[in-house]
Amino acid sequence: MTNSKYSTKEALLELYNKPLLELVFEAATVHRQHHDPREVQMSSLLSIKTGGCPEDCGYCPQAARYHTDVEAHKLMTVDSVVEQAKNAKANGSSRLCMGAAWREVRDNRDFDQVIEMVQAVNDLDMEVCCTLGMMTEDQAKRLKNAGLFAYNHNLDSSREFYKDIISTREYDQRLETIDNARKAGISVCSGGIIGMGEAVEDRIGMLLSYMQMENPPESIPINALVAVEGTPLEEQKPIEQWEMIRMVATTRIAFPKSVVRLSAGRTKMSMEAQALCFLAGAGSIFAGDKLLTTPNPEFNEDKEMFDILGLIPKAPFESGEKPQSNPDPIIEEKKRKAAQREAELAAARGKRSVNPANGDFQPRKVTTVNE
Ligand code: SAM
Ligand code: DTB
Ligand code: SF4
Repeated sequence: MTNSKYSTKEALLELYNKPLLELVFEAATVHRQHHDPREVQMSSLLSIKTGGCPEDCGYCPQAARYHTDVEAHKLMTVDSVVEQAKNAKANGSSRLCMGAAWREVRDNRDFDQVIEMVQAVNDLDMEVCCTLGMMTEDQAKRLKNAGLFAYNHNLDSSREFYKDIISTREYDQRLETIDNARKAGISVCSGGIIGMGEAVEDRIGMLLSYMQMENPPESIPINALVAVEGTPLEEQKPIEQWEMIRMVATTRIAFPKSVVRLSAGRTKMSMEAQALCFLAGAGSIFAGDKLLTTPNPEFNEDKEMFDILGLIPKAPFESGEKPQSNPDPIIEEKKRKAAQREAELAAARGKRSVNPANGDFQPRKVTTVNE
């Protein structure tokens, strides 16, 4: 659902630039019409495959071409993902978002392993989200079949500013991946970053791109740039907290039913500024002491903030049924073939082996000349 009062660039700009408290009041009013203002979704991030990414996203510490402190790690095991998911759940998170530093999903063993992770986390009664880069419709369907609830793929900024930040893939390719998730019946999580040096018009331009979709994203993460040493954006000054509040409020009003997530950048925000974001309609945060590779407030700090502000963590599947987790045909076929190979090997071993106890050893009769 979009707010038809604000479907043009001019109207959205005027909204964004309104006197701050007027803007927050309007956003809070819209928020209360469509959401329970006390509930805040806690979503935990987990970097299941870190660093070494071939892309050139100017903000990203995981791009192989920049010299950052991020150490590359291969894909996590399913067991360690489950352990982390249980910890996130025990601390109040209802969603786990698994991120991989990939340009795109490939149909290989790693993807099979991600499918198993989705099945395992779905089994824990958590909303499972993935952010794996570009994906095809078939790959989206496979994830959906395994029990994926949401897919995160950000437009990041306006079409115009995007070109200044990323050259290795196009805005339209991002739109296509979002569309593939939609076609597979997966909830869409898509938003952007402010504080990369863009103009306010670019922030509005991004919101307009979402306005033009037949169905806007169910979740819209608003990130403040985490300027990481070694990336091209390392020198960017932190944005004013007021800008974050304005962006959250404008997004809230423009997309009344979507969940607006106050995302990266909270370590630099005061509790008061975060409170204004919740008042202005933020209905979700990333929870846990790490985003993907950079720090985030600890669970305890957020618990204290929730207590002070009277917020409560949202339960899973309030905004959509739990997806069924079905066996994956490719993995099942792999298992079937492995079992068949094992049986053939056992049979071959059986033919060769001799076991007198089973009576399958018949000593050769030896006849002597004297008999
Ligand atoms: N590789 C996949 C992709 O790009 O779609 C998934 C992971 S990627 C890290 C997910 C998102 O994290 C990016 O689209 C961007 O919006 C956000 N992000 C990455 N680095 C960031 C930073 N330094 N500050 C704020 N947000 C960041
Ligand atoms: C989103 O919009 N923000 C998250 C999540 N989606 C994947 C990622 C933030 C990453 C911040 C930098 C880092 O920790 O590497
Ligand atoms: Fe790679 Fe994603 Fe980082 Fe871009 S944002 S460099 S695609 S991990």
